[in-house]
Amino acid sequence: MSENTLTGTAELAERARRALAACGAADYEGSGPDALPARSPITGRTLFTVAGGGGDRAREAIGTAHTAFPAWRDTPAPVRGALVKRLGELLTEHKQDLADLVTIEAGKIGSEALGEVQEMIDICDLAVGMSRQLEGRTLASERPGHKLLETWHPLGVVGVISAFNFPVAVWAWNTAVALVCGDTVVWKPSELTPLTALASTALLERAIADTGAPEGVHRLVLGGADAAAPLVDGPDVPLVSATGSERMGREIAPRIAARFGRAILELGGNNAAIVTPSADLDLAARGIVFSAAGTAGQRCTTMRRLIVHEDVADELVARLAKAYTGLNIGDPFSVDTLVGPLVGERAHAAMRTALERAVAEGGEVVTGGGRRLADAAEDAYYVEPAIVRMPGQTGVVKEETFAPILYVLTYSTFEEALALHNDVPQGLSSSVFTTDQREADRFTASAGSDCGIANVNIGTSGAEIGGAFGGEKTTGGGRESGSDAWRGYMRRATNTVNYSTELPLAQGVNFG
Ligand code: UN1
Repeated sequence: MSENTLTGTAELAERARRALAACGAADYEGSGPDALPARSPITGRTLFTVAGGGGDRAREAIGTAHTAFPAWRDTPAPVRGALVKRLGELLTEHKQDLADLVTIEAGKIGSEALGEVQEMIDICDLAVGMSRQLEGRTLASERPGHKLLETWHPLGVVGVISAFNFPVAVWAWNTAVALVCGDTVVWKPSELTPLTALASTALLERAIADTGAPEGVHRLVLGGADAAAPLVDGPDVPLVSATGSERMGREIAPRIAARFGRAILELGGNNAAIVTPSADLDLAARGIVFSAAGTAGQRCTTMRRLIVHEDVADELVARLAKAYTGLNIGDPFSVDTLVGPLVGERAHAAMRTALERAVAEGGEVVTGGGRRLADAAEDAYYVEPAIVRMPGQTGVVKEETFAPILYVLTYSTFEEALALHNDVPQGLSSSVFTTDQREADRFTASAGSDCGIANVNIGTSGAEIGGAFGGEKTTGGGRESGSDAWRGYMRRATNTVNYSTELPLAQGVNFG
């Protein structure tokens, strides 16, 4: 790619303003101590500054959402679904505008940015269906003339804290579901992505006006840790759904627990694929390249470890190295680009440090790791995705580095592969490439992968919204998105109803 093809900062600012205006966002620019720079990793430069918030704004937002809650709680769930349906329509109408903002702020290539917005539309569809299916059970009572029911009720204000890498899809997973569940929402997005947040919020505000929902069902708070603190510390926020680093999770989880709040945590991943000797190597290579190098290694589901049988390791690594050399790295607005920029300098420094540590721990860099386009934009960080062969699962391999580094380990028995696979602190996503059904079934059985997501013959990233999304161990244990993850956004009540004229006590107790 020629170094002149990066979209310029002025043009990025112009495109951002256009997309924001199309989505209905207005009066967002600001200055002063709380202002946030809206920056693009494409050039690494600030486009303009937007008005921020801080703790007071967040407390005010929680107050508004708390006040709006009773009316929303009492709105029938299918009527709540109508709001989410309208949001889905507006997202469809403004798919390209929002995708442009995702590219500008998160550096995602066009098709991944559109895919992220599609994920928002999909969760709206699912949530609309859910709004007529928030079902409880009827259970058998041990007493004659009695029935035992389970009912589900809205919780209150849900605090959503989201990360830069999926600046809007993760908000939508949480918000579409929380809204049909009868909760109100206060959103604190990453301070790196205020523009996508402003545009999505403007669309939701339009949907609220169009459907006559209470105005305060959603509030956006821009800012840093200050703005997040009132969500974390409550008290009027019964649930916090937070996506981000393990460090962030360790900081907020004890504070939420200390006030007996609930948390849905979606933290780091250190996702691996096992490739067995029977694998279709062509398919495996394609799956691995997308999961390891796609999104410049900045998905929580990015593949970071490859555990490959010693008989096929050389061949697979050679294929991967060849595929990596053909990856176009550069401006994510260019249709040929497959790998856009890292989000910023810190991500680049973390990648450099990890590669140095890997080499010190006996690793051999097979390909990649270099910086590109520094001459064209000194504040932007474009990198070549790296593949590093490691002598074993050393310290650096057990850590999540949010950059495109794929560590390759080899194994000789499937037991050994499984042991290596599970011997990391994180437990988000995983996959096995095999055509041996026994291996596939062992991988997805209880003694197999210990992750929340365990795939067969596809990579670790790119999950559909229909399933519950989340992981175990230091990933935090939360589940979002599809299946019955909605239950996490509601409270359960058990109701025993006596429709007889007697009063039998449970467990045969006699009292007088
Ligand atoms: C994330 O990186 O925080 O499975 C979410 C995937 C996407 C979601 C990733 N659907 O890769």
